[in-house]
Amino acid sequence: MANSETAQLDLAFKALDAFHIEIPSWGFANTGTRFGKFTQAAAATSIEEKFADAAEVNRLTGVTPTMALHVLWDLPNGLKDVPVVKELEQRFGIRSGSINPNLFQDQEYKYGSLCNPSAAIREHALGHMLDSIEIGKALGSRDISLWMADGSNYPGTQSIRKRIGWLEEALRTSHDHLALNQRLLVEYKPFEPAFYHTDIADWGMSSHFARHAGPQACVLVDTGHHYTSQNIEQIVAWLLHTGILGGFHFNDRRYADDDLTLGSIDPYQIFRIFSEIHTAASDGLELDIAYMIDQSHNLKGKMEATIQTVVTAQELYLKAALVDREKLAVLQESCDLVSAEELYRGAFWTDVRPLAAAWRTARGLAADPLAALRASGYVERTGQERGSRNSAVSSYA
Ligand code: PSV
Ligand code: MN
Repeated sequence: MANSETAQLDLAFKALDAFHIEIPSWGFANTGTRFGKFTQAAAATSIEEKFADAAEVNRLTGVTPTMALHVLWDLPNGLKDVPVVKELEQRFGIRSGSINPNLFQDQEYKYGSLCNPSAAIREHALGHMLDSIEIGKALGSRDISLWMADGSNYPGTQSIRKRIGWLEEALRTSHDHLALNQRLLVEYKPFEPAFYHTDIADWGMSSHFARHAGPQACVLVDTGHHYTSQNIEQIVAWLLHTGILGGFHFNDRRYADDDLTLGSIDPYQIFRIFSEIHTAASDGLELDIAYMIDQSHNLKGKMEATIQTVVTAQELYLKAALVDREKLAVLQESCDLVSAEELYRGAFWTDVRPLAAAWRTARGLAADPLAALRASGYVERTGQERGSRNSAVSSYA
Protein backbone atom coordinates (compact mmCIF):
# COMPACT_ATOMS: atom_id res chain seq x y z
CA MET A 1 0.00 0.00 0.00
CA ALA A 2 1.37 3.43 -0.94
CA ASN A 3 2.15 5.84 1.92
CA SER A 4 -0.65 8.17 0.94
CA GLU A 5 -3.15 5.31 1.00
CA THR A 6 -2.03 4.26 4.49
CA ALA A 7 -2.31 7.84 5.66
CA GLN A 8 -5.82 8.07 4.23
CA LEU A 9 -6.83 4.82 5.91
CA ASP A 10 -5.44 6.05 9.25
CA LEU A 11 -7.32 9.29 8.92
CA ALA A 12 -10.52 7.47 8.01
CA PHE A 13 -10.25 5.06 10.96
CA LYS A 14 -9.61 7.93 13.36
CA ALA A 15 -12.61 9.85 12.03
CA LEU A 16 -14.99 6.89 12.13
CA ASP A 17 -13.84 5.78 15.59
CA ALA A 18 -14.83 9.21 16.88
CA PHE A 19 -18.23 9.35 15.22
CA HIS A 20 -21.40 8.24 16.99
CA ILE A 21 -24.93 9.20 16.08
CA GLU A 22 -28.14 8.97 18.09
CA ILE A 23 -31.27 7.46 16.64
CA PRO A 24 -34.75 8.66 17.60
CA SER A 25 -37.26 6.27 19.12
CA TRP A 26 -39.96 7.88 16.97
CA GLY A 27 -38.12 6.83 13.79
CA PHE A 28 -39.22 3.23 14.42
CA ALA A 29 -42.92 3.87 15.04
CA ASN A 30 -45.68 4.45 12.51
CA THR A 31 -45.76 8.07 11.50
CA GLY A 32 -47.30 10.02 8.68
CA THR A 33 -48.24 13.43 7.54
CA ARG A 34 -51.30 15.44 8.53
CA PHE A 35 -53.00 13.80 5.54
CA GLY A 36 -52.67 10.26 6.76
CA LYS A 37 -50.54 7.42 8.01
CA PHE A 38 -49.38 4.38 6.06
CA THR A 39 -48.70 1.67 8.59
CA GLN A 40 -45.85 -0.81 8.27
CA ALA A 41 -46.07 -4.35 9.56
CA ALA A 42 -42.63 -4.13 11.18
CA ALA A 43 -43.06 -0.73 12.82
CA ALA A 44 -42.41 -0.71 16.58
CA THR A 45 -45.59 -0.65 18.64
CA SER A 46 -44.06 -0.27 22.10
CA ILE A 47 -41.02 1.16 23.83
CA GLU A 48 -39.68 -2.39 24.10
CA GLU A 49 -39.86 -2.84 20.32
CA LYS A 50 -38.18 0.52 19.81
CA PHE A 51 -35.29 -0.65 22.00
CA ALA A 52 -35.14 -3.92 20.07
CA ASP A 53 -34.93 -2.05 16.75
CA ALA A 54 -32.31 0.36 18.08
CA ALA A 55 -30.22 -2.58 19.29
CA GLU A 56 -30.38 -4.17 15.85
CA VAL A 57 -29.25 -0.93 14.19
CA ASN A 58 -26.38 -0.71 16.66
CA ARG A 59 -25.45 -4.36 16.12
CA LEU A 60 -25.19 -3.73 12.39
CA THR A 61 -23.55 -0.30 12.40
CA GLY A 62 -21.71 -0.20 15.75
CA VAL A 63 -22.14 3.58 16.07
CA THR A 64 -25.61 4.10 17.57
CA PRO A 65 -25.31 3.22 21.27
CA THR A 66 -28.04 5.66 22.39
CA MET A 67 -31.67 6.29 21.49
CA ALA A 68 -33.43 9.64 21.90
CA LEU A 69 -36.64 9.43 23.92
CA HIS A 70 -39.70 11.65 23.60
CA VAL A 71 -41.26 11.91 27.05
CA LEU A 72 -44.98 11.61 26.29
CA TRP A 73 -44.47 9.00 23.59
CA ASP A 74 -41.97 6.82 25.45
CA LEU A 75 -42.53 7.56 29.14
CA PRO A 76 -46.25 8.44 29.27
CA ASN A 77 -46.23 8.02 33.07
CA GLY A 78 -43.16 10.21 33.47
CA LEU A 79 -40.71 9.28 36.21
CA LYS A 80 -42.74 6.16 37.04
CA ASP A 81 -41.66 4.67 33.70
CA VAL A 82 -37.95 5.08 34.43
CA PRO A 83 -37.51 1.53 35.87
CA VAL A 84 -39.10 0.06 32.71
CA VAL A 85 -36.69 2.02 30.53
CA LYS A 86 -33.73 1.04 32.70
CA GLU A 87 -34.60 -2.63 32.35
CA LEU A 88 -34.83 -2.23 28.56
CA GLU A 89 -31.46 -0.47 28.50
CA GLN A 90 -29.93 -3.46 30.28
CA ARG A 91 -31.70 -6.06 28.18
CA PHE A 92 -30.90 -4.50 24.80
CA GLY A 93 -27.55 -2.82 25.50
CA ILE A 94 -28.81 0.57 24.35
CA ARG A 95 -28.64 3.66 26.56
CA SER A 96 -31.25 6.39 26.74
CA GLY A 97 -30.02 9.41 24.83
CA SER A 98 -31.46 12.88 24.75
CA ILE A 99 -34.72 13.42 26.60
CA ASN A 100 -37.27 15.38 24.57
CA PRO A 101 -39.96 17.16 26.57
CA ASN A 102 -43.28 17.32 24.76
CA LEU A 103 -44.82 20.79 24.94
CA PHE A 104 -46.83 20.67 21.75
CA GLN A 105 -49.42 17.96 21.93
CA ASP A 106 -51.73 18.62 24.90
CA GLN A 107 -54.97 20.57 24.46
CA GLU A 108 -53.92 23.30 26.87
CA TYR A 109 -51.05 24.23 24.56
CA LYS A 110 -53.34 25.59 21.84
CA TYR A 111 -51.97 29.11 22.44
CA GLY A 112 -48.54 28.05 23.58
CA SER A 113 -46.75 26.27 26.40
CA LEU A 114 -43.89 28.15 28.08
CA CYS A 115 -45.04 31.26 26.17
CA ASN A 116 -48.77 30.90 26.83
CA PRO A 117 -50.45 34.10 28.07
CA SER A 118 -51.96 32.04 30.91
CA ALA A 119 -49.63 31.87 33.91
CA ALA A 120 -51.24 28.58 34.97
CA ILE A 121 -50.48 26.95 31.62
CA ARG A 122 -46.93 28.31 31.65
CA GLU A 123 -46.54 26.82 35.11
CA HIS A 124 -47.87 23.47 33.89
CA ALA A 125 -45.43 23.50 30.95
CA LEU A 126 -42.54 24.37 33.27
CA GLY A 127 -43.57 21.42 35.45
CA HIS A 128 -43.17 19.15 32.42
CA MET A 129 -39.72 20.64 31.73
CA LEU A 130 -38.66 19.95 35.30
CA ASP A 131 -40.07 16.41 35.17
CA SER A 132 -38.14 15.81 31.95
CA ILE A 133 -34.95 17.02 33.62
CA GLU A 134 -35.58 14.61 36.52
CA ILE A 135 -36.16 11.78 34.03
CA GLY A 136 -32.83 12.68 32.41
CA LYS A 137 -31.11 12.56 35.80
CA ALA A 138 -32.72 9.22 36.72
CA LEU A 139 -31.69 7.68 33.40
CA GLY A 140 -28.22 9.21 33.45
CA SER A 141 -28.85 10.89 30.12
CA ARG A 142 -27.17 14.17 29.60
CA ASP A 143 -29.10 16.25 27.10
CA ILE A 144 -32.57 17.72 27.49
CA SER A 145 -33.55 18.58 23.95
CA LEU A 146 -36.25 21.23 23.82
CA TRP A 147 -38.41 22.09 20.85
CA MET A 148 -41.57 24.09 21.32
CA ALA A 149 -44.31 24.68 18.79
CA ASP A 150 -45.17 27.99 20.48
CA GLY A 151 -46.10 30.89 18.27
CA SER A 152 -49.13 32.56 16.74
CA ASN A 153 -50.99 32.47 13.46
CA TYR A 154 -52.17 36.06 13.02
CA PRO A 155 -50.54 39.47 13.39
CA GLY A 156 -51.53 41.42 16.46
CA THR A 157 -52.93 38.42 18.32
CA GLN A 158 -50.02 37.91 20.75
CA SER A 159 -47.41 40.07 22.43
CA ILE A 160 -44.17 38.81 20.94
CA ARG A 161 -42.08 40.66 23.55
CA LYS A 162 -43.99 39.44 26.58
CA ARG A 163 -43.56 35.91 25.32
CA ILE A 164 -39.79 36.44 25.02
CA GLY A 165 -39.72 37.43 28.70
CA TRP A 166 -41.78 34.43 29.80
CA LEU A 167 -39.54 32.05 27.89
CA GLU A 168 -36.36 33.62 29.25
CA GLU A 169 -37.66 33.08 32.75
CA ALA A 170 -38.79 29.48 32.16
CA LEU A 171 -35.52 28.44 30.55
CA ARG A 172 -33.48 30.01 33.32
CA THR A 173 -35.53 28.15 35.93
CA SER A 174 -35.13 24.92 33.94
CA HIS A 175 -31.39 25.52 33.73
CA ASP A 176 -31.23 25.98 37.51
CA HIS A 177 -32.58 22.44 37.91
CA LEU A 178 -29.99 20.77 35.64
CA ALA A 179 -27.40 18.50 37.22
CA LEU A 180 -23.85 19.64 36.61
CA ASN A 181 -23.33 17.15 33.79
CA GLN A 182 -26.62 17.92 32.04
CA ARG A 183 -27.20 20.27 29.13
CA LEU A 184 -30.24 22.07 27.80
CA LEU A 185 -30.36 22.07 24.00
CA VAL A 186 -32.56 24.78 22.50
CA GLU A 187 -33.94 23.94 19.06
CA TYR A 188 -35.35 26.51 16.63
CA LYS A 189 -37.75 26.31 13.71
CA PRO A 190 -38.99 29.17 11.54
CA PHE A 191 -42.60 28.07 11.15
CA GLU A 192 -45.02 25.16 11.49
CA PRO A 193 -47.27 24.61 13.30
CA ALA A 194 -47.34 28.37 13.92
CA PHE A 195 -47.64 30.30 10.67
CA TYR A 196 -47.23 33.95 11.65
CA HIS A 197 -44.58 34.00 14.35
CA THR A 198 -42.73 31.22 16.18
CA ASP A 199 -41.25 32.05 19.57
CA ILE A 200 -37.87 30.44 18.80
CA ALA A 201 -37.64 30.94 15.08
CA ASP A 202 -33.92 30.95 14.31
CA TRP A 203 -30.40 30.38 15.61
CA GLY A 204 -30.07 33.95 16.86
CA MET A 205 -33.11 33.53 19.09
CA SER A 206 -31.93 30.10 20.24
CA SER A 207 -28.50 31.54 21.05
CA HIS A 208 -30.07 34.34 23.03
CA PHE A 209 -32.31 32.02 25.06
CA ALA A 210 -29.44 29.58 25.67
CA ARG A 211 -27.10 32.33 26.83
CA HIS A 212 -29.76 33.85 29.04
CA ALA A 213 -30.59 30.44 30.56
CA GLY A 214 -27.02 29.71 31.67
CA PRO A 215 -23.70 28.08 30.75
CA GLN A 216 -25.10 24.55 30.33
CA ALA A 217 -27.54 25.63 27.64
CA CYS A 218 -26.67 25.53 23.97
CA VAL A 219 -28.19 25.55 20.51
CA LEU A 220 -29.54 22.58 18.59
CA VAL A 221 -29.56 22.80 14.79
CA ASP A 222 -32.21 20.73 13.04
CA THR A 223 -31.13 20.77 9.41
CA GLY A 224 -34.76 20.76 8.25
CA HIS A 225 -35.59 23.93 10.19
CA HIS A 226 -34.33 26.52 7.75
CA TYR A 227 -35.74 28.47 4.85
CA THR A 228 -34.85 27.24 1.39
CA SER A 229 -31.34 28.27 0.35
CA GLN A 230 -30.29 29.38 3.85
CA ASN A 231 -26.56 28.87 4.38
CA ILE A 232 -26.62 26.36 7.24
CA GLU A 233 -22.85 25.86 7.40
CA GLN A 234 -22.45 29.58 8.01
CA ILE A 235 -24.86 29.30 10.93
CA VAL A 236 -22.82 26.33 12.18
CA ALA A 237 -19.60 28.33 11.82
CA TRP A 238 -21.13 31.13 13.92
CA LEU A 239 -22.30 28.73 16.60
CA LEU A 240 -18.84 27.13 16.68
CA HIS A 241 -17.15 30.51 16.88
CA THR A 242 -19.38 31.63 19.74
CA GLY A 243 -18.99 28.29 21.55
CA ILE A 244 -22.69 27.55 21.75
CA LEU A 245 -23.25 24.65 19.36
CA GLY A 246 -24.71 21.72 21.30
CA GLY A 247 -25.98 19.31 18.69
CA PHE A 248 -27.84 18.44 15.53
CA HIS A 249 -31.06 16.88 14.45
CA PHE A 250 -30.14 15.52 11.04
CA ASN A 251 -32.56 15.03 8.18
CA ASP A 252 -32.94 16.38 4.66
CA ARG A 253 -35.51 18.60 3.05
CA ARG A 254 -36.54 19.86 -0.33
CA TYR A 255 -39.21 22.38 0.63
CA ALA A 256 -39.65 22.82 4.38
CA ASP A 257 -39.38 20.49 7.38
CA ASP A 258 -39.77 17.44 5.17
CA ASP A 259 -37.96 14.98 7.49
CA LEU A 260 -36.42 13.13 4.53
CA THR A 261 -33.40 10.84 4.78
CA LEU A 262 -30.14 12.64 5.50
CA GLY A 263 -28.24 13.42 2.30
CA SER A 264 -31.04 12.25 0.02
CA ILE A 265 -31.58 15.71 -1.49
CA ASP A 266 -28.39 17.66 -0.82
CA PRO A 267 -25.47 15.61 0.52
CA TYR A 268 -23.07 18.49 -0.23
CA GLN A 269 -24.89 20.58 2.39
CA ILE A 270 -24.15 18.02 5.10
CA PHE A 271 -20.56 17.70 3.89
CA ARG A 272 -20.16 21.47 4.24
CA ILE A 273 -21.55 21.36 7.79
CA PHE A 274 -19.21 18.54 8.79
CA SER A 275 -16.35 20.36 7.13
CA GLU A 276 -16.89 23.41 9.37
CA ILE A 277 -16.80 21.09 12.36
CA HIS A 278 -13.60 19.30 11.30
CA THR A 279 -11.95 22.65 10.62
CA ALA A 280 -12.97 23.98 14.03
CA ALA A 281 -11.58 20.82 15.65
CA SER A 282 -8.29 21.10 13.80
CA ASP A 283 -8.09 24.78 14.81
CA GLY A 284 -8.19 23.56 18.42
CA LEU A 285 -11.73 24.63 19.36
CA GLU A 286 -13.29 22.66 22.24
CA LEU A 287 -16.25 20.80 20.77
CA ASP A 288 -18.99 18.81 22.41
CA ILE A 289 -21.55 18.09 19.73
CA ALA A 290 -24.42 15.60 19.97
CA TYR A 291 -25.17 14.16 16.53
CA MET A 292 -28.76 12.99 16.38
CA ILE A 293 -31.19 11.94 13.69
CA ASP A 294 -34.69 13.42 13.56
CA GLN A 295 -36.53 11.83 10.66
CA SER A 296 -39.90 10.42 9.85
CA HIS A 297 -39.79 7.40 7.56
CA ASN A 298 -43.27 7.48 6.14
CA LEU A 299 -42.72 5.49 2.96
CA LYS A 300 -39.39 3.71 3.39
CA GLY A 301 -39.01 0.74 5.71
CA LYS A 302 -37.99 2.17 9.07
CA MET A 303 -35.04 -0.13 9.74
CA GLU A 304 -33.67 0.27 6.24
CA ALA A 305 -34.08 4.04 6.31
CA THR A 306 -32.39 4.30 9.71
CA ILE A 307 -29.40 2.24 8.60
CA GLN A 308 -29.20 4.13 5.31
CA THR A 309 -29.10 7.37 7.33
CA VAL A 310 -26.41 6.20 9.73
CA VAL A 311 -24.21 4.98 6.88
CA THR A 312 -24.73 8.20 4.93
CA ALA A 313 -23.83 10.28 7.98
CA GLN A 314 -20.61 8.29 8.39
CA GLU A 315 -19.73 8.71 4.71
CA LEU A 316 -20.30 12.46 4.71
CA TYR A 317 -18.44 12.90 7.99
CA LEU A 318 -15.56 10.93 6.51
CA LYS A 319 -15.50 12.85 3.24
CA ALA A 320 -15.33 16.09 5.21
CA ALA A 321 -12.46 14.69 7.30
CA LEU A 322 -10.45 14.12 4.12
CA VAL A 323 -10.16 17.83 3.26
CA ASP A 324 -6.46 18.74 3.47
CA ARG A 325 -6.98 21.67 5.86
CA GLU A 326 -3.37 22.90 5.88
CA LYS A 327 -3.31 23.13 2.11
CA LEU A 328 -6.76 24.70 2.05
CA ALA A 329 -5.71 27.41 4.52
CA VAL A 330 -2.79 28.37 2.26
CA LEU A 331 -5.05 28.50 -0.80
CA GLN A 332 -7.61 30.58 1.09
CA GLU A 333 -4.98 33.08 2.18
CA SER A 334 -3.66 33.51 -1.31
CA CYS A 335 -7.25 33.74 -2.60
CA ASP A 336 -6.60 30.99 -5.12
CA LEU A 337 -10.30 30.45 -5.53
CA VAL A 338 -10.47 27.67 -8.07
CA SER A 339 -7.72 25.58 -6.44
CA ALA A 340 -9.34 26.04 -3.02
CA GLU A 341 -12.74 25.04 -4.30
CA GLU A 342 -11.33 22.05 -6.22
CA LEU A 343 -9.49 20.82 -3.13
CA TYR A 344 -12.66 21.16 -1.04
CA ARG A 345 -14.90 19.54 -3.63
CA GLY A 346 -12.30 16.86 -4.32
CA ALA A 347 -12.87 15.49 -0.84
CA PHE A 348 -16.61 15.52 -1.43
CA TRP A 349 -16.24 13.58 -4.69
CA THR A 350 -14.00 10.93 -3.11
CA ASP A 351 -15.73 7.57 -2.95
CA VAL A 352 -15.25 6.78 0.74
CA ARG A 353 -17.38 3.65 0.74
CA PRO A 354 -14.37 1.29 0.52
CA LEU A 355 -12.72 3.13 3.44
CA ALA A 356 -15.89 2.84 5.53
CA ALA A 357 -16.21 -0.86 4.64
CA ALA A 358 -12.56 -1.46 5.62
CA TRP A 359 -13.19 0.28 8.96
CA ARG A 360 -16.28 -1.84 9.61
CA THR A 361 -14.45 -5.05 8.80
CA ALA A 362 -11.57 -4.06 11.07
CA ARG A 363 -14.05 -3.38 13.89
CA GLY A 364 -15.81 -6.73 13.43
CA LEU A 365 -18.93 -5.17 11.90
CA ALA A 366 -20.81 -6.02 8.73
CA ALA A 367 -19.03 -4.36 5.78
CA ASP A 368 -22.42 -3.43 4.32
CA PRO A 369 -24.96 -2.90 7.14
CA LEU A 370 -27.92 -2.53 4.80
CA ALA A 371 -27.17 -5.81 3.03
CA ALA A 372 -26.64 -7.44 6.43
CA LEU A 373 -30.04 -6.20 7.61
CA ARG A 374 -31.69 -7.64 4.52
CA ALA A 375 -29.87 -10.96 4.94
CA SER A 376 -30.79 -11.17 8.63
CA GLY A 377 -34.54 -11.48 8.05
CA TYR A 378 -35.10 -9.11 11.01
CA VAL A 379 -37.70 -7.00 9.24
CA GLU A 380 -39.70 -10.00 8.04
CA ARG A 381 -39.56 -11.55 11.49
CA THR A 382 -40.67 -8.43 13.35
CA GLY A 383 -43.28 -7.82 10.63
CA GLN A 384 -44.82 -11.19 11.43
CA GLU A 385 -44.68 -10.60 15.17
CA ARG A 386 -46.01 -7.06 15.08
CA GLY A 387 -48.15 -7.19 11.95
CA SER A 388 -51.51 -7.65 13.60
CA ARG A 389 -50.79 -4.85 16.05
CA ASN A 390 -49.94 -2.56 13.18
CA SER A 391 -52.98 -3.72 11.21
CA ALA A 392 -50.83 -3.32 8.14
CA VAL A 393 -52.62 -3.39 4.82
CA SER A 394 -49.64 -4.69 2.90
CA SER A 395 -46.38 -6.36 3.77
CA TYR A 396 -43.18 -4.44 4.38
CA ALA A 397 -41.56 -3.42 1.12
C1 PSV B 1 -40.15 19.41 15.32
O1 PSV B 1 -40.35 19.57 13.95
C2 PSV B 1 -39.04 18.42 15.63
O2 PSV B 1 -37.92 18.70 14.82
C3 PSV B 1 -38.66 18.45 17.10
O3 PSV B 1 -37.31 18.11 17.29
C4 PSV B 1 -39.53 17.38 17.65
O4 PSV B 1 -39.12 16.92 18.91
C5 PSV B 1 -39.41 16.32 16.57
O5 PSV B 1 -39.44 17.08 15.36
C6 PSV B 1 -40.43 15.23 16.58
O6 PSV B 1 -41.71 15.74 16.34
MN1 MN C 1 -35.91 18.28 15.48
